[in-house]
Amino acid sequence: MAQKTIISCAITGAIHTPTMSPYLPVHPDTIAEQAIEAAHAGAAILHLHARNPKDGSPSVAPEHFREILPRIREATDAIVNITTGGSPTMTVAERIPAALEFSPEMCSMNMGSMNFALHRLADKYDTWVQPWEEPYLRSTEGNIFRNSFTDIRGVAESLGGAPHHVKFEHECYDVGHLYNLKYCLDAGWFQGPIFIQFVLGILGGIAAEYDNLMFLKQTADRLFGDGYEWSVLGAGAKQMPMAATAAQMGGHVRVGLEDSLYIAKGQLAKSNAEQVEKIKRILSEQGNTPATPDEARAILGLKGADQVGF
Ligand code: KMH
Ligand code: ZN
Repeated sequence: MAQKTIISCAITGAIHTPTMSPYLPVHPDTIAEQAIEAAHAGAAILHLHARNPKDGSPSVAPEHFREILPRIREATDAIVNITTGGSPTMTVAERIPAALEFSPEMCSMNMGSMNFALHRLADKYDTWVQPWEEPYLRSTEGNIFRNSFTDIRGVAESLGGAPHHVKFEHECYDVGHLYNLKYCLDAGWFQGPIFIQFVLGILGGIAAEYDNLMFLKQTADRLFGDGYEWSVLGAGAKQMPMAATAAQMGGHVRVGLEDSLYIAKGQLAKSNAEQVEKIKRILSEQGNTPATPDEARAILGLKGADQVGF
């Protein structure tokens, strides 16, 4: 039987800001509502960041996650994946307290230090809803998103083993990050099967081009053989085409307003669920079947929804 396709939905992230779309959820109420809708639409994994309810700025504060997580748990059986990436301007120490407190089934794990530049987005807008948005975006021109081997080992040690047994979404933004992951795996920092998220389209990482996706996949095949599951996140305009291609190649897919605010060229998505519905239609036409949360748990070897701390 062909493998099912796991749909992840990344609900809000830390790239987009309130000015860019009125539909981007930046309050705990709307983050929870949109996450629940996305799960009901077919997302098996919800990749979650929090926001400060006062001004919609990126937050990793446990108090802000606390307003979101129980609502999702009550209304869905989706797998919750808490970011350890936070925002590109935060240190690793700042980024992991919520994951430690809530012990989710999954967390993201960024597999290398890099430029993670969002400043080009600031050039598109003249007026801003919130005063923090423009300085935040412009500051990323000179910022390094730090994920050293020491940082990666620290997150692996504190979340990967007992008592948390978190499975990581290994975010690989370039081919070198796959070699970083191979080093970490050989060092025994992670348990298989590993789950790789190929991230294409961030300025500072590899561009969202099909040749690059093939190169990433071929390299991962050489390094990890059949010991890995993989998914694709195309940031920006290539979100849906990259996801469709990944599914055709036997991979999993990630959509959501964290990665693209659009549903079609020039047309803002009105919700995360709208993007989940669209990728579901594409998968159906292609002959791919979305995985349920429990099927995704089995594919990825997760600890189970009864083992989380929220
Ligand atoms: N925003 C994505 C490009 C994380 O949360 O750890 C990367 C991301 C990082 O999802
Ligand atoms: Zn994220």
